Parts: sequence; C-alpha cells; structure tokens
Amino acid sequence: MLPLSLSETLLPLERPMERTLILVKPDGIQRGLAGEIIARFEKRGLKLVAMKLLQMSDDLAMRHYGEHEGKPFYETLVAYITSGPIIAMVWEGNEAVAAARATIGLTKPVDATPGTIRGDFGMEIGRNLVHGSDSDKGAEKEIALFFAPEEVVDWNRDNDRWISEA
Ligand code: DAT
Ligand code: MG
Repeated sequence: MLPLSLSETLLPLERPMERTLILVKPDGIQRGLAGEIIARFEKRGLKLVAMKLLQMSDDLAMRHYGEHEGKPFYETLVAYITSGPIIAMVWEGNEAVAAARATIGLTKPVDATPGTIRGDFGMEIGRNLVHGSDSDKGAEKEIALFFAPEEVVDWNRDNDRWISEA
C-alpha cells in the first residue's frame, strides 16, 4: 500500500454529523431563559437545523418519556413537561449528542457543574430546564416525534471551517 502523503495524514477521517433533540422545558420559557439557553448551544458551535415553540400534549409527552413509564416520578414529569410552552430544537455537529449533554450538565442540577446550563440556572431535578437526547439512536427517534423530515433544514454555515476540521 502506498504511504499516505502528509496532507492526507493530517486530514481528519470522514465524520458523519450527528443530530440531537434539545427542548427548552416550560420552566426555561417561564423564567425568560430561552435565549440564554439557546445561546449556549449556538456559541458552543452546534448548528441549529430545526426549531419550534409548542405545548406538548399528554400523548407526545408519554411517547417522549416512554422509557420512564412506571417510575415514581413519571406522572409528575409528564405534568411538568406539558404545563406550558416549550421550544423544541434540532442541533447538528460532530458528536452533537455528547456535546449537548456536556453543555446541559447532570440531570440533578445540584450535582451539575457550574458553567453548564443546569449548573448555572437549576436547583431541582423536577425543574432542570432543558432536555437533550442521550444517544444517536434515541435522538433519531425523538427528532421524529417533534419534526417532519422537511422541517429539518440542511444548510451550510459559512464559518464551519473555524469550528470543525472536516
Ligand atoms: P436527563 O433529562 O438528564 O436525560 P433522564 O432521561 O434520566 O435524565 O430523566 C428524564 C427526566 O426525568 C429528567 O430530566 C428529570 C426526571 N427525572 C429523572 N430521574 C428522576 C428522579 N430520580 N426523580 C425525579 N425526577 C427524575
Ligand atoms: Mg434522558
């Protein structure tokens, strides 16, 4: 096999961009923190590809949080997430799921590191401001619950080369 040229060895491997579903939960909207929360993802370098304001129905909430059905906090979780408007978004980037979860912080805000959204703005697990998908597969399923394929916009960001090597 031919040895790789220097420029080839420096080129990053082809990395498929990942997408993640982010929700600004009702407390984030009610407290006027939506802009601040959205800015965290934007400044990090994730790319916004879909966004809408909506109030979740019980049916959508139960499908979104299906994995938690039967847990002691399930009913209050569904009541909380349906209690007011939310902003649903899809953010795209290299390892978007992990990057977004690191930006969000740990589930229990008291344990979340300052500098994360939950660590900066949250006090209780039942008011933890924001949702982020926990895996690539989970993200695909969650995005499909909130957005039709044509609502997700494929666009080129002019400064991408200053955020991503690829
Ligand atoms: P995350 O939102 O960090 O992905 P998760 O998927 O484990 O956390 O749980 C979904 C939401 O359910 C979480 O944001 C808050 C609530 N929740 C989780 N564990 C809980 C608990 N032990 N008591 C009360 N609410 C809880
Ligand atoms: Mg989760």
